[in-house]
Amino acid sequence: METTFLMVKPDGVQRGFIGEVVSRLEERGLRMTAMKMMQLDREAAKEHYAEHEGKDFYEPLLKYITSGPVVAMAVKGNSAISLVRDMVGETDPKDAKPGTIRGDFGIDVGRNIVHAADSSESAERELDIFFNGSDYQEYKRVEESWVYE
Ligand code: IDP
Ligand code: MG
Repeated sequence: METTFLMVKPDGVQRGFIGEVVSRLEERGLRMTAMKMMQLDREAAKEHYAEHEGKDFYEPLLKYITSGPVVAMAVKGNSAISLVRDMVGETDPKDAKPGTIRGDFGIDVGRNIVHAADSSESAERELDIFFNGSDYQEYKRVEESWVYE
């Protein structure tokens, strides 16, 4: 099983999509193992988006991601990293397919509702920014033997 990092961004929180995002993950059979609402300060935002430093959208991105509360989650399941990325959709909601979170709810690349880790290295790095060991809950959903063969 893999654990990935997903975050409902400030626009997702303001537009009332926390429940929708959690529902989609739960309905897919994934399991949240940690969850936290917080507002990122500039330092935390810079750490999270370090790979984008220097790009033309970097400053607007920092402003966006620190503009209000976010909901951070650890999400566990078989192939969770690629599965959740696929559920989130393309970075620019204009290119994201219907059925994906961004493709169903977004229009503008600067307001794309959710973040999801793009690799196991990113997932590990990002989870460590947001969560400590004691933030995680180890349990199994009762239906898991009906989700997995
Ligand atoms: P991702 O979120 O799909 O992994 P990245 O390329 O890692 O996409 O970019 C991180 C975030 O930066 C995006 O989710 C989006 O919020 C923002 N972003 C990316 N490219 C642009 C752009 O061209 N204009 C404005 N914002 C952008
Ligand atoms: Mg990314």
